[in-house]
Amino acid sequence: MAETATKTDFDAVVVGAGFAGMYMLRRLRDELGVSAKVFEAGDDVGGTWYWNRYPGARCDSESYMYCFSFDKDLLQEWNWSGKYPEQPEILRYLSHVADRFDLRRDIQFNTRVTSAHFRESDNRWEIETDQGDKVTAQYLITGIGCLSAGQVPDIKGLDTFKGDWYHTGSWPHEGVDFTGKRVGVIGTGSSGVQSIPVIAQQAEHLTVFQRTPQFTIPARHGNVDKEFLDDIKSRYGEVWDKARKSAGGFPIDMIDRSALSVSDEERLAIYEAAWEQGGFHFLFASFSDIATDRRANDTAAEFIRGKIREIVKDPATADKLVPTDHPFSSKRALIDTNYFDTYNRDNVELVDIRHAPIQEITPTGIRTEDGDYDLDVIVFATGFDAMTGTFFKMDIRGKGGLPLKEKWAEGPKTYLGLSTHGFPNLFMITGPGSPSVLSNMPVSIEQHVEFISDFIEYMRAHELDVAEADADAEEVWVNHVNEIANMTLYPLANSWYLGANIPGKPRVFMPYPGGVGPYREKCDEVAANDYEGFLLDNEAQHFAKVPHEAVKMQMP
Ligand code: N01
Repeated sequence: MAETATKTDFDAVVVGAGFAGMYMLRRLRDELGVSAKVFEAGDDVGGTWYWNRYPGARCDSESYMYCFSFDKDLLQEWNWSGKYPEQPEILRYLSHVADRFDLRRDIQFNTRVTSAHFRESDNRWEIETDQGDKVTAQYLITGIGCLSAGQVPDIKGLDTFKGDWYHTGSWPHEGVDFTGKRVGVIGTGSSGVQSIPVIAQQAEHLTVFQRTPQFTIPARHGNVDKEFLDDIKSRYGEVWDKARKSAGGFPIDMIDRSALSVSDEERLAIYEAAWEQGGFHFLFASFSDIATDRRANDTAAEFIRGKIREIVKDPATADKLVPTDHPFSSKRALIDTNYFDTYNRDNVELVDIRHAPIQEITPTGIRTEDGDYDLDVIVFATGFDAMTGTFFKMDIRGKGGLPLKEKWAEGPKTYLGLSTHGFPNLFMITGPGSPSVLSNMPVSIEQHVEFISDFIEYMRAHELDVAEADADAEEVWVNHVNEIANMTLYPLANSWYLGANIPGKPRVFMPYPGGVGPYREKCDEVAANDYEGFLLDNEAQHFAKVPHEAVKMQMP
């Protein structure tokens, strides 16, 4: 039985046992020596990779960088089999990490945190779960992921459908056999683009319902090259260092070259080479202004459009697949294996629901404005209520009983994506306002976990009970995030980065687009300046009485 099963008061409670929660537990318990408990909704570790078991699920980050770097022996000993890590292998890896560091004994599985209220009388969080647990903690740390609240669109008639339906983000553990089935997939984001080619191979017939055509780059997936991996392992320290200082958390050499500075022939040759290499290299290692200059972006977009027309044999289908309404990479850049080729199969049909929207789901399938499509199975690859959805599933209340949902009613407001004013001692691993989803997640997760654990260590050393984001510092940060976002092409797409996929969600750019390197520098500077921008104290009511400048001046 877990050692913490009967204990109810902890130094820290962590929500979630994916990459973030697991490393947080390791740091808190084994390095800081504080008491910590993790609550996890699934019945094992894994987070995103526990839930997203759809066919073809794998990560777009190359495997040698999609792992923890905190333990050198672990890095050297683990061997990935594929260029990109597939979902079952990532889950095996995380299970191995849990065994290796004996993490499970402090994780309570099958348990969802339902509420967390800050108790001002003694600066503790009161936390409740759907299993009836009532515990308290000085620190509440969320490792809930950015894409964990699945969104099934509210389409009339779903409850009348006689077949089976699934969302990619909560896939049955036993898998789904599509043999002999007529399958409909709604959605062509990362999950759709990965699952469609695999489902097409098994299903009798596949109908893809596409609202927005997407740019996608070939992954060039394959077995991991042993020589390549041996070389990486021989200089892993330097490789991680480069990733930590980079824009996206990858050790890719950024090219300082405008797409508009070279001749048409040279540009084409560079795109061809990057297309052959595949993956994020196309975006990061071809030209430096694709994400920021519309004319540069157009050259990349036009190149990909040409590839789609080359690959897809039926011109009418190719026309439907060619994206025209947003710049390349203003929605999450997609990486695929045989996605466009799949539309050359006889058993695959593409339905454009931008022009003929879905009207309803009937007992036998999907009805669009153009007609009826008979289906045995519907797969919703329709994404997530990203970045804030999972926070709002919990009733989180800060000082004065203020619900987080209310504070963030017009969009999330944080200081560094780590903390939000009015919610003392609440730390968010990869929260909104941090690079998170715009980066290779383990790099960002490790940086946040280390920042938080160093901060807790500092507080303990200085006998400080409470840390809270300063309202002014938060405002400055939120404005900074928006300012940078407005220098990019991101605002030109209706993406989940902006909450555009959820009806009624405020349109606010949520992640920090300034790059993991500059972001890390900012966090390091904050820490070096005695956690500048945070109010620190050992009296709960003190903040209300003393202006923040005065509080800051008291800091050692
Ligand atoms: O979700 P999405 P996802 N009617 O939101 C469509 C990460 N991830 O699960 O574009 C009809 O991207 C929607 O259409 P539109 C990654 O960060 C990573 O695929 O909004 N269609 C879109 O086509 C990724 O970005 C990996 O017009 C509707 C699709 O559904 C994020 O998770 C793998 C609709 C949703 O695309 C989310 O990806 C998987 C409606 N009502 C996921 N609502 C890897 O690393 C939505 N759509 C590989």
